[in-house]
Amino acid sequence: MLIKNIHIDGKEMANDIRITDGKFTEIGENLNAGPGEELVDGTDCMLLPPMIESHVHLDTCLTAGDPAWNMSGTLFEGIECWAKRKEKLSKEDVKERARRALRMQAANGVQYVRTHVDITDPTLTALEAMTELREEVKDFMTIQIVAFPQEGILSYPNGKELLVKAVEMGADCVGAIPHFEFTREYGVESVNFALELAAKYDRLVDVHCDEIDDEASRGLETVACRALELGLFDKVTASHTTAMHSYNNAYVNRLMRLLKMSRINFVSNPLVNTHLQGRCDTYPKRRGVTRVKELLAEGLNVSFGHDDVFDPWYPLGTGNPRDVVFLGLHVCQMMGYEEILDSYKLVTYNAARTLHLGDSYGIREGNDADCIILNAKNFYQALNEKSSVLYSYKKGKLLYRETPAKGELLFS
Ligand code: 17E
Ligand code: FE2
Repeated sequence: MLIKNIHIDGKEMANDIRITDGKFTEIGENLNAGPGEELVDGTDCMLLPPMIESHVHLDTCLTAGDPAWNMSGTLFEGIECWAKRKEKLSKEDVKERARRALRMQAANGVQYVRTHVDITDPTLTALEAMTELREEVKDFMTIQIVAFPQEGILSYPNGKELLVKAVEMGADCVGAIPHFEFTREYGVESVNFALELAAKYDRLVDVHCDEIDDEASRGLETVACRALELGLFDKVTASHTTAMHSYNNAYVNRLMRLLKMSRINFVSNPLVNTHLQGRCDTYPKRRGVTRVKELLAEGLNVSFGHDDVFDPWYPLGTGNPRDVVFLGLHVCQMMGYEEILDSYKLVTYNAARTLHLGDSYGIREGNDADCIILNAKNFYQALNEKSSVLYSYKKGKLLYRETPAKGELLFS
């Protein structure tokens, strides 16, 4: 197959790219189609590697309002609502909802998903369902599972044992939630436990870290310190880190040195945290999104996640990473023209680093032909015109296609 005249990674100059036997085999100018070779016209379109959803909760998705709506809009009421819904989980319930959400994501060009799965459940129903689903969907979606202790590791009965069991059942990453533990001391101990477990079992780490507007919430320094001392480095990710929005600048200045030494990744979830945070404020109300611009400027790796699709924490969502970037750029004030052009990296290349996909991810000769074609020649246009994914290919096989809608003004 030959894709003609397409803007690879949104580059100004268009190129041709050939796919043979499921791999990218040639990138160049004026490539000629061989006899019978399928041709795709990429004029005014961009070619990107697949979208990556680096932070979502698939076990909770599509449950908003069941059995109760989150009326305060806080993280903590969300956790209460979910605790009630959790009582009636079955494997089929989890799989059926997660399948629907995965199909929504696939229709938005997503081919990789890191999902947090609540393991504070003595039956580990959701985790078992998700490990089975990971296998079931692998031809169209690569799933990474985080064993996520929603109600705490030390503050939930047998939390440590459940976390170990979840890792032994095949979770890819170990989670923690230090700001939800009963005490600061438990928070520190829970992070130590999670990172030591990951080191022992050779797993990645993704901590729900300081998702609170409390400027004294300092889980991040412990996560970064242990990542450094245990030699885990970029195997570790700190998600949310919304308290960093409220830290004083002198403290951030000191913290930044450790963050850089630790080389940990960050995931920010601007759709969900602009809505969940600032709920105890009157006016002015804090945005509650971590310091994305400043972290990127210091060379740290940051990606954006959707976090939720229609669940106790977020009543909206189509699973489209483009929507997350759209809002994130506003909230983080990353509206310079170059920043907008480059912002696709927040849901592609940067997320690939967090998921440890290595060099096999990306548009390069010799790589598997995993890619999407967006109906825009660069990401500025894609964001501004809400352009859709026209094609999504995995190993050269077409997974999704869309015909663009066409509107007409009927007056002169
Ligand atoms: N659980 C949590 O602790 N934080 C969140 N943002 C979500 C679930 C969605
Ligand atoms: Fe989350």
